[in-house]
Amino acid sequence: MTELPISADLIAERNSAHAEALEDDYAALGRKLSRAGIDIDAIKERVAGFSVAVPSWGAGRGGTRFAKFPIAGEPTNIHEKLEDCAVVQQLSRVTPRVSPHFPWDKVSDYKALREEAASLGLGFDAVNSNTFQDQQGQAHTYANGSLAAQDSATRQQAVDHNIECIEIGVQLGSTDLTVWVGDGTNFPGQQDLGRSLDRYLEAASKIYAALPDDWRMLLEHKMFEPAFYSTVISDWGSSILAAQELGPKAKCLVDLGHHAPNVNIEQIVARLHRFGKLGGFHFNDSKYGDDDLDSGSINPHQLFLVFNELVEAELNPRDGFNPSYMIDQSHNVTDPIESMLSSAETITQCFAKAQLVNREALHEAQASNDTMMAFQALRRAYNVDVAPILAKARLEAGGAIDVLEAYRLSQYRSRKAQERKAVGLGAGIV
Ligand SMILES: [Mn+2]
Repeated sequence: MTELPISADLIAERNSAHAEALEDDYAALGRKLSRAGIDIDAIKERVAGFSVAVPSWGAGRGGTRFAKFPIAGEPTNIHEKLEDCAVVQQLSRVTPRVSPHFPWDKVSDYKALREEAASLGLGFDAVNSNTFQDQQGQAHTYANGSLAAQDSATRQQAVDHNIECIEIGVQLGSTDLTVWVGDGTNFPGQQDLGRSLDRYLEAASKIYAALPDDWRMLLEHKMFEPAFYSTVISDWGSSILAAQELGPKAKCLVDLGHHAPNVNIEQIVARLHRFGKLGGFHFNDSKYGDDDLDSGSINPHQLFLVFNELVEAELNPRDGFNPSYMIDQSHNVTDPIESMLSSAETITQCFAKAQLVNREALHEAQASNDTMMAFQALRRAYNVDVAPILAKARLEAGGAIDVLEAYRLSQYRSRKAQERKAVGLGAGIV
């Protein structure tokens, strides 16, 4: 193992400064939970077993459709991105996997890349294909679609790219391919709504056929953007229909921002699980549309309700229960490492709170139509400040009690600003 990016001495020194207060808070919360019949150590063990992947592209400043404002010390290649993701994992101990994106993260030697990641304490999560933008030297443009394009050679090019992603993923130790296409239309009449889905399904089935036995194909739906009139896989309905048509290895991926406003996402989660098609999540938050804001920054209660459904799903597995969790957000105005640290903590908090729900009381209240007590079963869990449980789990796993404090004191970003070449201006990513 190479040396991790943040000084172990710094982490140890700050942890010892916070240790007494943490013990105090943990003991007090333990007594409170004990009165409700909950063993805090058991919850802490659940938290210790939880993890969420970070996207390689999340290490850079994203941007909006209008602009991207780089910061000094931002990563410009997969090696630097891995190093930044290693910082998030070293401090948080909850993000041990990175989700790569191709062709953005292409290298000549994937065996070496896997070893490089492992030396930083990281593995690889789902591989993401990209047929929503053209690359240098590409034979056919995706301007009019990729998997659903009218032109068969364009569709085949998109299929070939996805199969290449699978082949790369096998070398990296991944077992999921996430497919999101921007295919759709901006004008009524631009394409036939039925036949464009036919073309998508035909092309997607060729990718599906190339999946190794232990792989899954995660279909990510998105309501709009870049297409603003219709999108081929626009919602969870289109997604589950496509996944059902493709076969058992095809599952649906729920990006929290990819819905119409005010949609009941936790109900979608329950529906997808009911039919064995819940594949995973891209965590972010939104206020108006697909804003890609930091997870839980706008509506942490919704995130909690999603995890509440996941606990129910785990207790009632249908065709297994193995959703993949990933952060997928665009960091426009923050240091991406700080946003990922903060988001990983928020996501884990919602996971922990969902573990605290008194299921027996909830189910009893539901059975007797006691609406208020059913609601209170959720509300009581949501109201608990679980921060000491997360901090204790982090501490025991070698992370930092106060992740943002340790990160800032390390001056990691300013050190990288000296070492790394400056990032160019440019358009944002979606
Ligand atoms: Mn996403």
